[in-house]
Amino acid sequence: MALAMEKGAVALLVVMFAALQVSIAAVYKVGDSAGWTIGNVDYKEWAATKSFEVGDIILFEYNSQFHNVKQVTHAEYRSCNASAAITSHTTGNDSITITTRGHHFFLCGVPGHCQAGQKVDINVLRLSSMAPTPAALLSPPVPAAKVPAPSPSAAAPLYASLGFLAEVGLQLAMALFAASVSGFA
Ligand SMILES: *[C@@H]1O[C@H](CO)[C@@H](O)[C@H](O)[C@H]1NC(C)=O
Ligand SMILES: *[C@@H]1O[C@H](CO)[C@@H](O)[C@H](O)[C@H]1NC(C)=O
Ligand SMILES: [Cu+2]
Repeated sequence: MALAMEKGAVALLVVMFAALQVSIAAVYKVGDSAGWTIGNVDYKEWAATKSFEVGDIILFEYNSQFHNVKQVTHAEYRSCNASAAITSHTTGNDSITITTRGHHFFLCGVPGHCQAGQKVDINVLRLSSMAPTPAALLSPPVPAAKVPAPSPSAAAPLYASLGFLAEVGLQLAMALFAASVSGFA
């Protein structure tokens, strides 16, 4: 059982590692050519067509005399409340690098603007699609029927131990080396 779990963990790490390697940070200018403004951009629609990833740069371009950018909580985003913003940006050309998955809520703190639609939710999906990787070739899936039910008492300490992590790291390095030697990577 331990071997099967380790193989699974190695496969997962290889997938994650490969996904990190191939993903290239994108720069998204909010509102495209219209920029960050009121009146003529549906930012919900704009965001819906993007697949944001960790590392991407969100660029807010606007006239700093009329607008600003504030990152807020979900509740504040819904109620257009900018009074306790997490971060505040005012240059008119603000690049914000997304470093975590999940939702990132931004609005303009000028009274009335958020209510008029100047708000955007940058959502980095927690389960983003991943490209095929050598992992599929290295570790064919184990038929479900042959995998014994995990026993929490045995599995939890195993995963928690540093020894296990070190072993996974070593196996990951070996797997990547094997993949590159055989021309998959
Ligand atoms: C706006 O948020 C602040 C901080 O969370 C809160 O104290 C205040 O009551 C809120 N204002 C409104 C109008 O909801
Ligand atoms: C905003 O900054 C980016 C680099 O971060 C630059 O390429 C762009 O020209 C700037 N735009 C304006 C209007 O200053
Ligand atoms: Cu504004």
